[in-house]
Amino acid sequence: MKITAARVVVCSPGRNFVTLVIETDQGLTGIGDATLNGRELAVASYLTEHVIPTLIGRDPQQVEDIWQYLYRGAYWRRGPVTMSAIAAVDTALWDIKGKIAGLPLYQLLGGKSRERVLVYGHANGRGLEETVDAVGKYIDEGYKAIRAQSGIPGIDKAYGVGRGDTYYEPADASLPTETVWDTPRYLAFAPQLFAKLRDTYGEGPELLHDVHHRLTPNEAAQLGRALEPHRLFWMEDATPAENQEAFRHIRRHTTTPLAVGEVFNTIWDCKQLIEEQLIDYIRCTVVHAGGITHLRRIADFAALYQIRTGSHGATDLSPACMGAALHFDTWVPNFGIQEYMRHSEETDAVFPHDYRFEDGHLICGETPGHGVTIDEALAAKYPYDPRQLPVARLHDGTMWNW
Ligand code: EZ4
Ligand code: CO
Repeated sequence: MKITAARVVVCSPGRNFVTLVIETDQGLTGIGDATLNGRELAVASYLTEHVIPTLIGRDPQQVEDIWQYLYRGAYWRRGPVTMSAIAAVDTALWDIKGKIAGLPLYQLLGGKSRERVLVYGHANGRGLEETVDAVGKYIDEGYKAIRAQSGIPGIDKAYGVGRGDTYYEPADASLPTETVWDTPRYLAFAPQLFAKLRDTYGEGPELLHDVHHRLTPNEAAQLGRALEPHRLFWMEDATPAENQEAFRHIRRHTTTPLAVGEVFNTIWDCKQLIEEQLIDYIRCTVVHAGGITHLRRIADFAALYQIRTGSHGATDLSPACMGAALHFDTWVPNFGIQEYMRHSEETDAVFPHDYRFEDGHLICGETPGHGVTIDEALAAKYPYDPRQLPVARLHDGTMWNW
């Protein structure tokens, strides 16, 4: 079997997506997500200019060898652009392998470890009351786990607060929106929100929170302690993780579970976090961490230390990523939870898929491969729409972590 053609489809059915389509001489086609929010065309160009020419004529069944070829063979290893491009190829090849075998992807990985995948939804509001109400709506829709983000008095445009009530899309302008960050106000407010949520909804729902890299290690330790009485499922991205040692301090001072990894692209980004057991959940994804082939290595390594998966699943990860992720989640023994932000109707129409939501869980389908396709004719009706992620500054203008 041979790869005969591959192409990149960039479209914007409500938001931008980059999709790699690989064709074979047997008429089988596979797709993989290559979306890197705010940097879409860098990955598209990496694939079109540097990767696709090397794929033509290769046997698509050699998923591992092609992964190694693209990783080792690039010489310039790692980085989000490279690893998202490799992920797209890898996902498309696993999709093709499933179609050759006539099996859903989870079967190729080792079969089902569970019947359904626990997901968490995103509740947000402009202030405390609105956020508490938003969490209630998710509970009514059947969600067992909910991430709560709220506008904070005195902070304009806090992270995670959307405009509508179903989607949160941070990449909101062609040039980055400037937001202002105020740590003391946030630290005073966040525990009040979770106290109110437990007061209102009791111990039942799992509650999650994303700090989005805004705190120093010591501030994160303080917040983790303050949140302990409210029993969070996790506190996410409490501090930037380029320096993995930073998590030692947080870990030493709080038992609030820690989740990190949505911006990581290889196992090297989390090696120390995992082997020193500095986190509880690893959030790497299929699309940004080198595809199924590499994510499986990260998950197996994490399993040695009783660390579970909690893959990123915001709307900037396309349904092709979500489909692959759900097969991965259905198999992976050390599964924790899967993030799930619903896509717009336009996005769902461009990417027909067979996974479904039921009672707070997602269930992957039985279609051979990962079960997600792309309607290229429909995609062509939604041209690329340049958008970037916001930036954050302190009140005095100092650049901060968004
Ligand atoms: O801000 O995916 O946990 N979810 C997140 C996301 C990220 C976006 C960035 O593209 O932090 O909402
Ligand atoms: Co996050």
